[in-house]
Amino acid sequence: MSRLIVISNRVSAPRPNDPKGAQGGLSVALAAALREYRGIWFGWSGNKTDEFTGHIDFQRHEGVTSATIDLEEQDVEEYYNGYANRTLWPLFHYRIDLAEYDRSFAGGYERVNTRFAETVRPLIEADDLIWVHDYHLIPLGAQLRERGLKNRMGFFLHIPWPPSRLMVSLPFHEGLALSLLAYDVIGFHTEEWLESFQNYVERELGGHCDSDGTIRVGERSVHAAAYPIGIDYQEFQQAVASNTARTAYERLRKSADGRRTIIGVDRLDYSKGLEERFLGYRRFLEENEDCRGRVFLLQIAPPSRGEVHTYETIRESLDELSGRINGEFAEVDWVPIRYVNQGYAREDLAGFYRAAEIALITPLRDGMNLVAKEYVAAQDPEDPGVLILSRFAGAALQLKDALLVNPYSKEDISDAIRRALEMPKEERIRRWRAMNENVNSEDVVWWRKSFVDALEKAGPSRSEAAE
Ligand code: GDG
Repeated sequence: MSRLIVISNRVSAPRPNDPKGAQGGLSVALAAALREYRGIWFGWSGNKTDEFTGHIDFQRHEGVTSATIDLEEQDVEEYYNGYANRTLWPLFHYRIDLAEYDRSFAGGYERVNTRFAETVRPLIEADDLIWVHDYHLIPLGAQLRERGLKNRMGFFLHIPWPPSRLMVSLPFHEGLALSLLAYDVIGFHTEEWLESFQNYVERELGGHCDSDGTIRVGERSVHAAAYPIGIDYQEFQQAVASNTARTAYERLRKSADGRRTIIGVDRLDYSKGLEERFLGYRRFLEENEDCRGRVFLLQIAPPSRGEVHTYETIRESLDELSGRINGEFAEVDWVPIRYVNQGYAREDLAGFYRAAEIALITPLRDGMNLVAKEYVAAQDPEDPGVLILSRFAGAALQLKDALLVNPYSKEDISDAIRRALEMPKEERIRRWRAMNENVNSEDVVWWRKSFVDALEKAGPSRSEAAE
């Protein structure tokens, strides 16, 4: 069996009891996949160094070998805080108003991708399968090919691919998109992001997309398809059954004191639609006087990417908005929004999900959204809660039995909360069963298998082809 070499921006094997615990969905999902393979996970350590030397730090943790490098301050500023998080992240989440185009960011992005390529290249053996992750490393495949690598290589994008009309606002977008053709397989979470990519290839690159997923541009042909990511369902079941989760469940139920809990869990990010969510909840309180004092919104939002200015701004506006709503509606014995800016251990989250009668997950745009799937997996089958989910999350294409809402519409959010509160138990169970069936069967193992199978089938590696 070939080894699997996973390459992503950050390497952080999940630590289930890490109380800070704000791991992204990527880290949680990948560790589960890597444990099954005797492979290597290569990426940035998260640390800075005065001078980049290409030194690799190897570690083994819970069956996963990680190989990490440190980056220079300027690399982090231009590549990570700059091009990845201030240019590509907003653009790919349809926020061209927030996207910053700065030549130094683009230069840093190329430089770090080159550093990744040069450092990882000697670790790769002829038969290895290479799996590159996410928007930080789009040009890496082309950089590796330039260094003579002929192995099968796949790329998975964890965020949406934007519509062509937005994509063209990126300077030198063709170069970035063309570099994707160095891979053999390109994966997206949903058909929607895949279609946007295919449309871009046909409009902007003059390529051709076959119905079997083959994309041809000039001499080059690659396979592109949708592989929706799932959660580690078994692991999450164990988390739900843990003592820590039970304690967290009881803590929340006790403090709820008979009131119904609406939960939201999101990294503090503008793509997650937190302001719009608070405003939708405010509309619900306005329109449903009888519910005041009987429900509350628990919004857990651990800060992320503190060095990017936009994130300070969103934090300030949410502090202000939650304070205003609480000031407007609170009573001596009831606060409508519990807004918590800290992360919790995974098992605590599992207990909170189970204790909450409703989950309100309303991103404005989200590649997938794993919180929605975790909420489903954490429910009591005899008395499950209701999932309210944005129709603009990739997860909405699988979790069709959620109450799907337009996250920009206060009325939609307000109506869905009312409907969820009144939903009869039989309907809750029916909807939950259908969603749970999907979350359980299309889990992270299924996702990994689907992608790696496609990579293995992607034809002989170029080394074999050359022989
Ligand atoms: C990107 C894409 C795609 C959150 N707070 C805490 C905590 N979390 C965990 C959740 C979940 C993960 O972080 C968040 O995953 P999401 O999928 O919701 O969102 P992103 O971080 O934006 O992930 C997304 C994903 O990649 C995978 O491809 O689904 O669309 O944007 O697992 O539980 N975990 C802990 N404490 C917290 O306070 N332990």
